[in-house]
Amino acid sequence: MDDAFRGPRGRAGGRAKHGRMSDLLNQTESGGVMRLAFDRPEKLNAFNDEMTQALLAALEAAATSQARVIVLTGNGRGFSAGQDLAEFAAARAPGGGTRSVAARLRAGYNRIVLRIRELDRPVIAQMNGVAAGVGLALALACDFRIAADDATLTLGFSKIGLIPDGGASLFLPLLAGFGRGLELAMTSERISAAEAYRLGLVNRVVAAADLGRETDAFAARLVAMPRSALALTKRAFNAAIVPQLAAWLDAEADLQELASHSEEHRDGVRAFLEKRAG
Ligand code: T3D
Repeated sequence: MDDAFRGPRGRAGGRAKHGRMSDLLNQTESGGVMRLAFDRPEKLNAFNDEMTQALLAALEAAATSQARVIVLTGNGRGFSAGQDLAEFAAARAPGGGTRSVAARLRAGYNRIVLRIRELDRPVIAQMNGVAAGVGLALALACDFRIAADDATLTLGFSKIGLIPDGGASLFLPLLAGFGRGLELAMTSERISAAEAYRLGLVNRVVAAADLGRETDAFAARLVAMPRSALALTKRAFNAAIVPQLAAWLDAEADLQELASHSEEHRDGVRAFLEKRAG
């Protein structure tokens, strides 16, 4: 068994705590539940480097915190629209000084996905709005997904000449099945929360107005369960279903590197930024 799947044991926290590790990630904790809220609402919580590193740091800190359940959500009308394409394009422009796409993935999203799976406590994606690109990938890597009835989901990668990354090429077919997963990956169709539920991509759909309450109630049920049983159950599911996750994320990053060299990719990003995307 991978050592990374063995985490420290803690007790549920009682008093509410609030923190801002970054202006782009709000952290609160109460009743044994840590809530991490992406906070770039004007960009639908697209991930720039600061938000990516803030999330990684928060998840790393969560491993030794008293929180027994972690909730990821977004402020505003988006869960997350994935990689910030403006920052991405700027970093890769001549003089932008960026590393390769594969190196970026290994330093950021892949570590986040591994951290979500390695945490010895449940991680819930509270999907308050649109989830796209790696924003959706991170939700799929969580243990549970609870979606507002007005949330929508789209892979989006194929529109900009990329492949699903952040583990989506693994978790998408795992949850939705090979055929439907591949269809969503290739077409980038934007689906409703109800359709996502039908496909098994989300655990439950609730009225948007009740999303926070419903997530809190579900999280409280988990907090009340024996901690070690949940930790070992998660470890068992990881070992049974995604035992080669780290190796697969690495391979996925190499495929994304290949995709990122195409003219179609450059055109796709340009079209989005110039608001010509369909
Ligand atoms: O090395 C690496 O990091 C590679 C990794 C890549 C991982 C990825 O995630 S690639 C995929 C990136 N994401 C996308 O391609 C999705 C792009 N966004 C969209 O397709 C649409 O915005 C949505 C379907 C998510 C939502 O559409 P809609 O009509 O509800 O909202 P909107 O008007 O398009 O967006 C609202 C604002 O957010 C808008 O800004 P503005 O014009 O009001 O100033 C829009 O530009 C901005 N926004 C949305 N998504 C992104 C974004 N800005 C930067 N990057 C985004 N991904």
